[in-house]
Amino acid sequence: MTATIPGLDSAPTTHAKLLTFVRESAELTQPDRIEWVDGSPQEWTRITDLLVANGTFRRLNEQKKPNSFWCASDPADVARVEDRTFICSADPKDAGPTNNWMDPADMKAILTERFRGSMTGRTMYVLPYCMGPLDADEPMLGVEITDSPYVVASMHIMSRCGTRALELFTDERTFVPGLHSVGAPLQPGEQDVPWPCNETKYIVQFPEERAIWSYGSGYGGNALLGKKCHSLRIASVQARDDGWMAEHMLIAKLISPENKKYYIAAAFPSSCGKTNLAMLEPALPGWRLETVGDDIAWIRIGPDGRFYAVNPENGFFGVAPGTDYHTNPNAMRTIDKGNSIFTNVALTDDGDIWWEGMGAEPPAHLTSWKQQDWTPESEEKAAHPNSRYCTPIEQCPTRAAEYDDPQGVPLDAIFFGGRRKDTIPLITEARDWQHGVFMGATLSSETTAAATGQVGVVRRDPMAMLPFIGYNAGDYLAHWIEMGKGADAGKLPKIFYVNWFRRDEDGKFLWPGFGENIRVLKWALERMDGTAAAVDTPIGRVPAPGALDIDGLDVTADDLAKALAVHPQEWRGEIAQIEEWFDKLGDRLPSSLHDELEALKQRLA
Ligand code: GTP
Ligand code: SPV
Ligand code: MN
Repeated sequence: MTATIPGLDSAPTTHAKLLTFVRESAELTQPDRIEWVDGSPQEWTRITDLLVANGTFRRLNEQKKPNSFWCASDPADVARVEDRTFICSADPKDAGPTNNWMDPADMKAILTERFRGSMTGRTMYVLPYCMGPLDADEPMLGVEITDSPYVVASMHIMSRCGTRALELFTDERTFVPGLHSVGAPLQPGEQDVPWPCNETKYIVQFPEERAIWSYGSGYGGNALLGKKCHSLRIASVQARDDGWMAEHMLIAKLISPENKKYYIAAAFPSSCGKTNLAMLEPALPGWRLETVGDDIAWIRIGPDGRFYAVNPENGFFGVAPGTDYHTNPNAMRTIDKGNSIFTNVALTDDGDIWWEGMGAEPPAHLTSWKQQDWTPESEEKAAHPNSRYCTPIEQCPTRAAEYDDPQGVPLDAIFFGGRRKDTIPLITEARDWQHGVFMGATLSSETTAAATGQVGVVRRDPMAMLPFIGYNAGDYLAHWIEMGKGADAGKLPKIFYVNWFRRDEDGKFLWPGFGENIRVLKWALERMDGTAAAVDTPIGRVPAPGALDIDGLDVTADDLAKALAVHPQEWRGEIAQIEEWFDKLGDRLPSSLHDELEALKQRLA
């Protein structure tokens, strides 16, 4: 029966495991045909034409955004679904207290019934990809099988996919198999919808098997399996086993006016400023920044004992609202070159895109992300708060040459940060690695629209990895401590904790953020060079009065003091939350982090 599926027997590979994966997936999902993704420009044109014909894409004005597309998702499929995301380890303890868990066999049984016939009436695309540079010693390979042409087009941008990846599939090499279906089979004669998906969603990782099954959603981190599912959840498990780290971090290179180079990585939760910092245009004269990555860092200890970071991705899947020529000019320059996909933003009458925060005045008329007429009087937002641009890193004017270097870049500093309207100072310096790991382990942030659920709720988000740790969160923190011991102690990255989002009594941001954040980074780098002054506080070191370069900045001394303040009474409230979080981790919490908490309590007492 399956031999009749066109494409099944014309594979461009003899890789036995891959052929078995494709055959078994086809037998289960029963697509009408199979296509092997080659990643070519011709294929991009064919797939995007198909998406236009299907009504999924609208082609944007060639003058404004060449070779670019507007796309509105189903209003019920706009973000990651953390409550539907599972780590199915054999032992529930290995998924830990922070992940949803189900027995792998039970989950497979459920998903097998979900996937049975789920691609009927559709094309099954076989998309081989490589996360990170193609010329790595051990290229990190995956195969996404999907029935979504939107996923194929997006993976063209976000990963190195198709023939150039498939060429690396030798018999000795393994790959991460990912099976994805939107879960919307088409019966003969049934009319398709622009954004097929299923009310029931499952985003499932099998850590021991290193496999991914994703069902029911076509959106971003749920469906582009190379991204969060592979490069963070599965990779974090590989990294634990093999002595490296898979982290939710941007990577950037900073060049001082004296031409000194620094490499930094920063972990902020979803929608908390990674992409903006990764492309920052320094407001201080003489400083330059180059972009290595904006969302994920794979970190390995090099032969010299330093931490080296690689960006596994090939594009940016960035938060649209708030992005404009004042806040993030380099993102604007990147998307203005075209070759991009815009999902759930608003459409202008002349075929361009718009979102809240772009320009001073909204256009007089728009088509909203819900495909309704929109005017400035409308009560609803024109763009969804989690609307996204998907654009190639190659087009980024600040892209660092090192982004494609398989060795990665040696990290001088790691920044943790979150979105907190109170308590957390603009910047705090950790005393040492263990104290820095404690800062990351206790990182907190207000929830955002990047995941479904309530927005603005403070939660602990260890190293900004809460939704992405593929194993026990206590073990993950222990791995951080161990990595510090595995590196050259004198060359460990210095750790800082930042908060761009502290507010005054009226709810106004105390710090201007964006390009001005260079001032905060500058202080951190000067601390490493031993040239900036700091004061000790119970939680760590903060800039001494006058140490932060605010030359030419329009910020009052009062606001700056408030942004930097450490209030013991706020911290006593924080301690209660940290204790609750550590209790949840139970006996898997490394004792050194427990010691850090006790020491902090002493200092605050
Ligand atoms: P994900 O892609 O979801 O992981 O998010 P991200 O961490 O890359 O966040 P991003 O840089 O896209 O920023 C998210 C939102 O925060 C956007 O609306 C930005 O405009 C806003 N933002 C980023 N940096 C700053 C800042 O320094 N200050 C303020 N006030 N807002 C910021
Ligand atoms: C995030 O939520 O951290 C994102 C968007 O970068 S998604 O690809 O949907 O995960
Ligand atoms: Mn981002």
